Amino acid sequence: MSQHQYLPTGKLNSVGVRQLAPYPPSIHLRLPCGRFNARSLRWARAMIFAINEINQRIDILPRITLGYQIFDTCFTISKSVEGTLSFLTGQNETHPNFRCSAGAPLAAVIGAGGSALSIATARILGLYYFPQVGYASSCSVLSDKFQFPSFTRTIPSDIYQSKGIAELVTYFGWTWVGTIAADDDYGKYGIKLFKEEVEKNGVCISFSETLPRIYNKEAIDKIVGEIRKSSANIIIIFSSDIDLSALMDAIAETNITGKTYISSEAWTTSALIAKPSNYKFLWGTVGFAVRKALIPSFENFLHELHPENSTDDLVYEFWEEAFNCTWRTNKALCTGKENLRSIQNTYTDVSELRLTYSVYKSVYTIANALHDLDICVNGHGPFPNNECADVLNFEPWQLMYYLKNTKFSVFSNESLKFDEFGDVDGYYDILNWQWASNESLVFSKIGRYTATGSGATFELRIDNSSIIWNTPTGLPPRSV
Ligand code: TCR
Repeated sequence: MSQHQYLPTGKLNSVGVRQLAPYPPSIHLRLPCGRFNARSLRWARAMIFAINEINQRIDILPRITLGYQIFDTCFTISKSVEGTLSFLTGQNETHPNFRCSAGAPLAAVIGAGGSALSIATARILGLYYFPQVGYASSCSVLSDKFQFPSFTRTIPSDIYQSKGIAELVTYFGWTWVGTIAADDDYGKYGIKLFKEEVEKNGVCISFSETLPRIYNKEAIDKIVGEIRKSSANIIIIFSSDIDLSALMDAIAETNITGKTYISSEAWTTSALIAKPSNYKFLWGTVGFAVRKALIPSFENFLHELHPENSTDDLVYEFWEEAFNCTWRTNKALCTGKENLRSIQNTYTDVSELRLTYSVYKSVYTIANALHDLDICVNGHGPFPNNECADVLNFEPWQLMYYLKNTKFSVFSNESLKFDEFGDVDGYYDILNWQWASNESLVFSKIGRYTATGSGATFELRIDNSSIIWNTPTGLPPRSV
């Protein structure tokens, strides 16, 4: 999401939990966040949705109400660390939480988003053995429990994804490929592991490029040139959608076609990349995606978002983006009568709830661990003298014990448990970008990759006949 630096002139404050100030009274240097990200807002809403759901359930933590604080990391390391410290110290409390009123302890941190951010925050939280559950941070290094003792996650480690993509390349007999990585832990480790795997199978790397972290036309042009020059027709890209969009916009302006892109999970179903101006060269893309779910009632909950019943100025910013109006001047003024159901946007799109589902699972992971802690029977507990912990006053390591051992199922079809590294098994749908019409593209499932034990056992299944390749013959591209 992004940072908001203005006071919306609105009426939301009549029942507001807090008073909005014209400029946040803060000694911190507040940098603007960059572009508003509707997908992350959906993730944040999934977190709130799951917490509300658990608070209403009588079978999980019946006597406890969970509270929360959500921090905007702006996809930057410094903001992530700042948020972690404010949370731990309890300073700068600006969001609803019940800590003071209920006297309850802080339980856990969910997130951050990208691996680089989680790595930074996990180093701080690890000092206190403070539970942290990642929903998007997939970098393999986070499995290292010496470095990140209190980190667990509901997204599979990229060790599986890198090996899976390597298997896919081998499966189609491609021996000459190009790679592009984001300039962060996700991109660099993802590609490194991929290369180590394919090189064992005799695959050669035609070029290996790194995306610039901050927009830089020359660097982008150089990568475009590399793609054009290379005879490799298969290009593997490990990057978040945010870091990749500048390159894709640049390629859209060229006439480079005939390349097949293999996408990592972070951009496989991203609306930032899968947009009409990119279809002509990106259709045929094959990519990995994490498990998908339908979350009952979530769509309605998304639609309930409205400036009038929110105390968060971020919602005003979202409204401006969504309806192309403003609360600040007299031009195209937002009225509050705009209807979210009348538009289609990334925030309200529930067709591909994958990371959103991962967020949902991370909330459930913590709730289930807390529940297990709560139902412990004194004299039969896991701690010295068979004692239990007190759900209203426990130590981080006590919740960690339960977090590591928790096992539960979600929507009856997926059961979740964590291995000694805090990881879940590898499960990916393999999707193919297929034209539905000039205006739209579908992500069609063409296979599946499942793996356990760091990839020691795996299964790749592909339904060849369901793939639509972007080659003149319709046959799989050749890259030798
Ligand atoms: N793991 C990435 C971050 C990331 C992401 C995404 C960011 C993933 N999926 C989707 C934006 C949108 C997967 C990481 O850094 O670990």
